[in-house]
Amino acid sequence: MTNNGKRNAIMERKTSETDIKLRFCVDGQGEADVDTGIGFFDHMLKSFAKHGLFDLQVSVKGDLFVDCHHTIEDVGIVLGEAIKEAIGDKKSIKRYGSVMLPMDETLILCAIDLSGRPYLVFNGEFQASSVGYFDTQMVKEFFYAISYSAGMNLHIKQMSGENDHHIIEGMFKAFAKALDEATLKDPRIKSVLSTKGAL
Ligand SMILES: [Mn+2]
Repeated sequence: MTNNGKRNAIMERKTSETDIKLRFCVDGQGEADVDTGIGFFDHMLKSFAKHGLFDLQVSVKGDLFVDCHHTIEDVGIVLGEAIKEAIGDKKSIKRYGSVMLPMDETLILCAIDLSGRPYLVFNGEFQASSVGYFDTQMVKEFFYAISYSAGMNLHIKQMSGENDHHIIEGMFKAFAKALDEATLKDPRIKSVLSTKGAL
């Protein structure tokens, strides 16, 4: 869906576990309005929008009385679907994006191929079981959900890092920067960047 020539998507998904409304614009300015009920997750999604120069609105009513699992995983599913819908036919986009992102003692590698084939390679180690009300086990689950619902080959590798807040935030920022690059349009690319002619 396009709005003033900008690539965006509006999604709604309701199950017995979560009720999610999400709006995503690839060609944004980093503006975010996020309320998932999990403070640290809101902080991460705002960082993702800011550093990817995406616009993102997320509103979630999740079963947080159970735990954070369904809320985080389902936002990953819906954000991945929104990314897929917003980039559409992938015409003229760079397809690949990568970054080595530092955050104090932490260094995160992220590389993306918007190939249409889902695959996640995730390498990260956390000291604590949670940051705020965000379980550190859910970081991999979130990116796994995105890679599958967006049809994206996604590598996230922790090169160094000790502080869990830094490591997770570094991952979200690195993902944002790599996705921004992969979704950028290059005027030299006349159709899609594949010898097969489709992505
Ligand atoms: Mn922070």
